Amino acid sequence: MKNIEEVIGKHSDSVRGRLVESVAMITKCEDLIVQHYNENQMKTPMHMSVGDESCVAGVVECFREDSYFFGYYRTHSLYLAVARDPYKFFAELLGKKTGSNGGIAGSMHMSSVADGLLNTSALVASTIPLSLGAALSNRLLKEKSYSVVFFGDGAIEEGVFHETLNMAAFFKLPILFVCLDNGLAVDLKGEARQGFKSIKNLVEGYKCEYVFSDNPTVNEAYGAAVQAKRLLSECGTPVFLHMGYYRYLQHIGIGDDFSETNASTFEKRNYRSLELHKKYLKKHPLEVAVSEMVAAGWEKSDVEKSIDRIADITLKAYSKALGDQFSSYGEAEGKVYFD
Ligand SMILES: Cc1ncc(C[n+]2csc(CCOP(=O)(O)OP(=O)(O)O)c2C)c(N)n1
Ligand SMILES: [Mg+2]
Repeated sequence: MKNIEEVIGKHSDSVRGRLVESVAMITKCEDLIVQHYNENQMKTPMHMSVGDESCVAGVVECFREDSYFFGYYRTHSLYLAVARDPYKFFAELLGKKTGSNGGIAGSMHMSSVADGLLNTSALVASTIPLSLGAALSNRLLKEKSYSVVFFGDGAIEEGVFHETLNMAAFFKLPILFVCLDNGLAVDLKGEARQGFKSIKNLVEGYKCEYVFSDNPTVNEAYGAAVQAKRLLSECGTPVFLHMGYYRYLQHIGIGDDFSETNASTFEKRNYRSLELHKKYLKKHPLEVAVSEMVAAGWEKSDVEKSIDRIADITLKAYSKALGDQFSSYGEAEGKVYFD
């Protein structure tokens, strides 16, 4: 198996550029949500992506052309990496007709079928079996080559994860299982929930290849995805891409665990350490992505200019969406509510 660095060495500059742009777009959109959520215009409960930007942007860049994507309720980074449309993103969060899903999906159910993001859902693990259906349909209809499903570490404790992995391994389906592992389900750590020894052992009990990438930079995440893609085509088995990352904010909402003003009433406090938090504050994915660009020979001022341009686009998208028409009950009828 090739070392991830060898793969990264082959990146074209345009891939590097797109990777940093994706991370910047996600970061700037999340920043705007943090700034404006308390104005109560966005009524949807927020499960923020702050921390997983690099993982998601790297995987999407590698699989974008030939895959169907599925996500879970932490949809922001996946939607923005796949659809790259901050206007439809904010319109959706604001409940507007012009949103990605007509304003009825909100933060937890965003999709963009035209771009290949078929479904996301608030129910833990519920889109994992859908990725199996898409993979079977890909095989029969020869539409896309891969089915890629993102989920949190908590989803592994759900029965449907094992059933899907079993069938995917048995039928040799090209599914990429992407586990975004922040070590937490709400405020419970893995050791307080899991009866198995390790995710790696568990996955390797199936006929499934395993790739691990811990807190990757966006280029490392891309490299891990390239490696996973090669295994998918060479081994003829599903692949499990296990990515560790640090969740900066609380499980839900825009607050972190440490500043009094940000405290949510939903989560208990003191379940993780301030020291660790401070460590990660020094290596936010966007700052790390910029440093990587500079190390690769790009002018820092050029990179910063392109990030400023993205900040401007996202702010204009938010302002425009604010002025749009609200969605209506009729929009939901036949889509969310059925007789
Ligand atoms: C089937 C189901 N069971 C329980 C819940 C309640 N719930 C919401 S989020 C969550 C934790 C999931 O953690 P993880 O999968 O690791 O994702 P993360 O939030 O860490 O990204 C739980 C148990 C749910 N939404 N769906
Ligand atoms: Mg988790």
